[in-house]
Amino acid sequence: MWKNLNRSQKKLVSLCAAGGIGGAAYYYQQQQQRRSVYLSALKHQEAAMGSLSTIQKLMPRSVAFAEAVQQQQKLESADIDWKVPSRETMLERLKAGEEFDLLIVGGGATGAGTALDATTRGLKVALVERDDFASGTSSRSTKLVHGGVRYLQKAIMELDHEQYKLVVEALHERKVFLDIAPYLSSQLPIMLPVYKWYQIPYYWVGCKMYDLFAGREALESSYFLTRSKALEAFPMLKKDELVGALVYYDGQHNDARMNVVLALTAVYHGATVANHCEVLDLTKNDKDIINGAVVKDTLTGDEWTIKAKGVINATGPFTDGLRKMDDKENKDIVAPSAGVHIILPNYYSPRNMGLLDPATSDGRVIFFLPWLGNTIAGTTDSPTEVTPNPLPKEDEVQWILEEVSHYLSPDVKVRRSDVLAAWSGIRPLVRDPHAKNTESLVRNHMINVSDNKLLTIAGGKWTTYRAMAMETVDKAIEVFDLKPTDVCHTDKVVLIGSTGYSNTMFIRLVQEFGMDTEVAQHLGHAYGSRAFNVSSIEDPTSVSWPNYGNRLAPNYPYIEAEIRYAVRQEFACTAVDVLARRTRLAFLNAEAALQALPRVIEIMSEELKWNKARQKQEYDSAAQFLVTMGLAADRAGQK
Ligand SMILES: Cc1cc2nc3c(=O)[nH]c(=O)nc-3n(C[C@H](O)[C@H](O)[C@H](O)COP(=O)(O)OP(=O)(O)OC[C@H]3O[C@@H](n4cnc5c(N)ncnc54)[C@H](O)[C@@H]3O)c2cc1C
Ligand SMILES: *[C@@H]1O[C@H](CO)[C@@H](O)[C@H](O)[C@H]1NC(C)=O
Ligand SMILES: CC(=O)N[C@H]1CO[C@H](CO)[C@@H](O)[C@@H]1O
Ligand SMILES: CC(=O)N[C@H]1CO[C@H](CO)[C@@H](O)[C@@H]1O
Repeated sequence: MWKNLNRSQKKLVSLCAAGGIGGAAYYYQQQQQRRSVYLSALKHQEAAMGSLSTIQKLMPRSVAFAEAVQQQQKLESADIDWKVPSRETMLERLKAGEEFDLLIVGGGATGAGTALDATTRGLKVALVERDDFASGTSSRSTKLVHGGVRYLQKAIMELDHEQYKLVVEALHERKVFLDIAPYLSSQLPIMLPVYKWYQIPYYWVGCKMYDLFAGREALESSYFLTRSKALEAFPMLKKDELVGALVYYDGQHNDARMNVVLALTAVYHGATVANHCEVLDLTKNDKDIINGAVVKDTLTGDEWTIKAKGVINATGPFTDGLRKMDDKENKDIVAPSAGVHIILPNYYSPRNMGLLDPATSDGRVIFFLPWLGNTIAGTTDSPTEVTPNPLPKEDEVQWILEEVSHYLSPDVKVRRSDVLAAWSGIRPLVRDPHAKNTESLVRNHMINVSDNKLLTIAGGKWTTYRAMAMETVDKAIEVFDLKPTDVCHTDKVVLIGSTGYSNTMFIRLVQEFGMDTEVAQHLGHAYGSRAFNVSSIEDPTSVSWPNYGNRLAPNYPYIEAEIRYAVRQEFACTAVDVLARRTRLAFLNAEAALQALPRVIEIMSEELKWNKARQKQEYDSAAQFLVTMGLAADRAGQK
């Protein structure tokens, strides 16, 4: 076998072996060190007595974090009783004519993160979103909270320092992310199948490097699986040529709910936030400096002006539209590309483990990831036009089905009808307008200030939203000469629902409300400690027993009380807000969402006093939206 390799392959294998041994030795030493600190702590019984310094040595971040959370909890135990102000209250504040320090345009991950950062520094913040929080790219991601194994490859193989820094930053953010939103995110084991024996050391070193780069903030450590163990974990994996697999850990989250909760947490800390409010135009003072925006409530048609010392454009892939409003001559800085994901039934991701191949023949990444009970598979990467609800094209869906079938044993037939939902997200890749070719496309973010002082933040990824927000607000303070009363501390600001949450909380839900375990677990992971508030909403129209926990769709753990909660406490204004972003039914199963739609409208009509015309309008627009979620077009017309 060795003889068959060419020179560079031999070199690679030797390099990997050397690196592997070195890495293993370092890793072993680290483990020993941790072990000895731990043992000495036990010996002195300091751990039991809670000597902070010793425990801190053991798990510095966690303890520092726990301390901060304790402090935060003292300050914020009020958050459990906090009632979210209504959207009307928010609008009144926006219309009051007062000047804000910052007006943020766009309520995706970037905008909501920036609002939370700025408001926790004591700034007076307004945020407007023309559709709904996360209605853009932020609800259409792969749901990974990751350092980026792909970039790691570049960092190591090409000794690219920039890539290395990117991975290390993202790994740090990954840990913060899991800490501040423990109920919405979790660790996910991901398997990398290996088909050539000489690739094993290469993959192994890669995974260990990934763990090492994360340092003390690493999740569970990666490990090797023999061929038979790999097949045990993933029984329908194609057997021929498989030689083994590596399993590494990354984070996974519920992106749209994370986004909504970020916005709510910003409101809790004082920000004024409104969804379904679009920026139509920017206003300028006599020196041609931007000092506010004309906004329109898209639900009522109301238009007014919001004054602000500075405006931040966080409109994601739509950034160019807003920049051109500022100056028609601005060159495009966003090079959009579409990423399609499809949802398959859960039998494609058994044992709650993902599968990912970082090196397909044409360089694209293929994966199956378990998510909220189903499987996400993807993804494509093709140039596209920017539209609000992009349609996943049939050839893209077919391409994914074709690609995933290569990984499955021949007796598993992946059928088109297995596709429960499909959606397309637009990658806001940032391009330096002065660069000539697409080579310089970076997946990092970019902050720019125009001559008129419009601050634009674009690019980046979900995982690093917080770091991006911090940098954006730093820049805003400098450019707009703002006077914050505090420094950035969003790495310690836990999100609404985290205080009082524990992962055994669902047991109390079962005991108290008699709902089934699957529903209780879902509520815990979607609402954190606020699951109790959702559960205790009784349904006045329910005739069935039990009164609590009536499902919205068979086979999915969503309950009707969530609709009322979404309207009362989470700014849900339309049926799509509920189906796509407060619950995730539209993303998990477009047909099931269509089936649930009449009941959603019925309940929302009770809450919001919708008349017949509004009900019909809601049905039609939701049905149209579901077509962009993979619903067959001919299903959308019927009622
Ligand atoms: C296919 C795909 C997969 C991805 N997977 C991952 C992943 O696994 N992990 C990860 O970390 N990252 C991932 N990302 C990246 C991540 O999703 C994005 O970086 C992030 O969601 C961008 O957020 P944003 O707020 O900048 O943009 P958006 O979420 O698009 O938000 C912009 C908002 O601005 C609003 N807006 C636009 N114009 C106006 C206006 N005039 N007035 C008011 N509001 C306006 C829009 O309605 C929209 O809601 C993925 C991206 C894609 C495309
Ligand atoms: C949520 O429920 C808890 C416990 O039942 C209660 O103490 C709290 O006040 C409720 N919060 C709101 C906003 O209703
Ligand atoms: C203020 C405003 O109208 N913003 C623009 C944001 O970008 C979108 C898409 O490019 C435009 O349609 C909006 O006009
Ligand atoms: C248009 C523009 O000014 N682009 C600049 C944005 O900022 C980055 C660095 O932050 C520069 O590289 C770009 O030239």
